[in-house]
Amino acid sequence: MKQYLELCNYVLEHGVRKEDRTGTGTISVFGYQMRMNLQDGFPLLTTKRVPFRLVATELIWFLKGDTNLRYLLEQNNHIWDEWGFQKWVESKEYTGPDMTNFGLRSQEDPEFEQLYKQQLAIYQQRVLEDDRFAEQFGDLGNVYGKQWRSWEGADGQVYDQIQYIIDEIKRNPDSRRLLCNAWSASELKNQQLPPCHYAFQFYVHDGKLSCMFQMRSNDVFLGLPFNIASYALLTHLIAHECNLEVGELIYTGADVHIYSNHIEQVQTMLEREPRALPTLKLNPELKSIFDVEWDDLELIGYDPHPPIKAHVAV
Ligand code: UFP
Repeated sequence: MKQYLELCNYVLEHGVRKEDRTGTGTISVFGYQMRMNLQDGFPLLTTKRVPFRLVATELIWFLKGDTNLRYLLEQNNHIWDEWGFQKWVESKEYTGPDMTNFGLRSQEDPEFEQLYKQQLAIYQQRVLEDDRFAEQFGDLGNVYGKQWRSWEGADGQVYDQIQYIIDEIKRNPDSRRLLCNAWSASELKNQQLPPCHYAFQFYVHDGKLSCMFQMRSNDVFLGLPFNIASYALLTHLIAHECNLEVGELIYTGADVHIYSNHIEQVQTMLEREPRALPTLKLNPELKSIFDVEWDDLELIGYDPHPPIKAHVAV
C-alpha cells in the first residue's frame, strides 16, 4: 500500500492548516486520487493493524439494507454505537443522567466517562433484547443501507441501487451508469453524519471489474484504511456474483485531512516497512451477495505491524 503512504506524505508536506467541525484542527489537501490494482493483493494496510472483521461486518450490514444497530451489536461491532446512543439520550423517553456532548466530555473527564460507559452498556443491552426499543432507538435512519438498497424516489417508489448495478453489469457491462449514490439533498437535515463516501461506480473491461469511490471528507489515519478495505471487499463481492475478476480500485478524495492529534501516529507509521498484502478468499458456494455473512470470507496471510491508537474526532 505504497500509494496510501505516499498520500500521507503528500498531506504532511502540502496540507494547509484548517479548522473543522469537531474543533480538533487538521492539515488538509483538497483533491487527491489513488489507483490500486486489486490483482496485487487485498489492500488492507500492513503498516498498522486494521480490524478487517469490523470492515466486513459493517459492509455486510449495508448490503442487507439494514439500518438497525442490532445486527452490528450481534456481530460485536461497535463502530456505529454512538449514533444510536445519541438518538436515545436525546429522546423524551431517556431519563438517565445528562449525556449532552458525551463524545467530547468522555474524553476529557474520566468520571463522566464511567457514567457514559454504564449508560451505553444499558442502551446496547436493550437494543439486543427488547424488540420495541430496538425498532425505535436502534434504527439509525437514512444511513448507507437505506440509501443503497431502498432509495426513496420523488415518485414514492423504492429503488435498490445495488441490485440495479448487478443486473446492469450482467446485462450491459459497458454501461457508464453503473453508479450508486448515497448523497441526498433532501435527507441532509435528518442526518447526524451525511455520507462521507457518497458515491461509487463500476467499470468492466477484459473480464475485470474496477470500482471508483468518492469521498467528500476523509480522516487519513483512522478512516481511509477502513474505507479502502470496505470498497475493495465490495468490488470482490460484486465481481464474484457477476463472474468477473477484480480490476482496479480507484479512490477520489475531496477534503483529505490528517487531524492535528494524529500527526505523531502517522509519522510512526511512516517509519515502518510495508509488508506483503494478504489475499481474500470468498466461499465458492456463495450465490448472492445479499446472503453474504462473515463466515464466507477468509483473509489469508495478513501479518501487519501492531495497531496504533488514536482518538476519533467526534
Ligand atoms: N470519516 C471518514 N470515513 C468515513 C466516515 C467518516 O474518514 O467513512 F464515516 C471522517 C471524515 C471526517 C469525519 O473527519 O469523519 C466526518 O466529519 P464531517 O462530516 O465534518 O466531514
